[in-house]
Amino acid sequence: MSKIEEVKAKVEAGKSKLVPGLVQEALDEGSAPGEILEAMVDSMGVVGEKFSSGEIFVPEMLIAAKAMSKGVEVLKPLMAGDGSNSLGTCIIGTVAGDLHDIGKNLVSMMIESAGFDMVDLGVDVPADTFVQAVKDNNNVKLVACSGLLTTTMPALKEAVQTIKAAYPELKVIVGGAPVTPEYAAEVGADGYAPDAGSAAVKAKELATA
Ligand code: B1M
Repeated sequence: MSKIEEVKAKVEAGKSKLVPGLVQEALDEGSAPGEILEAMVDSMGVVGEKFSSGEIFVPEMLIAAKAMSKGVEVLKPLMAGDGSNSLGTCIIGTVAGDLHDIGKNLVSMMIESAGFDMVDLGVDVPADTFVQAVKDNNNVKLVACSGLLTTTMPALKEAVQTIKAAYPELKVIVGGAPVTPEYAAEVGADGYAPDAGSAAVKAKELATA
């Protein structure tokens, strides 16, 4: 089994103590950070399928998520930006009622690497908290809202509309597995991205338009 396959298997099995070391070994063997990240994202897909089919339950999903987060910590210094060339501040969070943060963290990491200063509000963020964060921080150019559950799509809509009502000129980008470009447009977001890499490209495009 290659090191990357081992990383994938251990993330699926939720072995958070083993994953960081294996990620480092995969890097030492010459694997690219993006390739290792992709393998871990695939693992979460498998975990999701096993959850859907009733093979595993919430606790197993949670420990797999923790294992992936530990692996991402090793990759982060290799993928994040150095803080130079700031394009402004980006406020990011997962919307109210939603506790998923791996995708949001990856999006944050990639937008940071595109040249933004990030303010991460975490998960389960009410619409008003996004607005307050815009008030509390300097040079905010973008707000990024993540949502992973179909049940929290109304919270995503509320977040976008509350931010836009308070700051009509401020750019808002949305994304997450159930979000579509059509939904993003319907709720009044300025941008949508299907994954972390394209979120960074879109963020830069919106902030420099
Ligand atoms: Co949950 N969960 N979960 N879960 N979970 C999903 C999302 C699910 C698809 C699993 C399934 O049924 N197959 C399903 C949602 C179904 C739906 O609504 N359509 C689901 C469910 C049902 C639930 C609960 C309701 C389960 C329950 O309690 N019965 C519950 C809800 C809790 C809550 O939030 N209130 C729940 C709980 C959890 C855990 C807490 C156990 C854990 C999360 C831990 C954590 O995040 N720290 C968890 C996990 C791990 C998952 C899966 C397995 C993995 C999610 C993940 O991290 N994926 C997930 C199944 C799956 O995704 N296939 C599942 C990897 C990550 C890199 O991808 O987050 O999609 P993703 O992010 C991508 C893109 O979406 C995009 O870029 C990212 C990177 O490329 N993106 C953006 C994300 N945000 C973006 C923002 C942008 C742009 C792009 O711009 C701002």
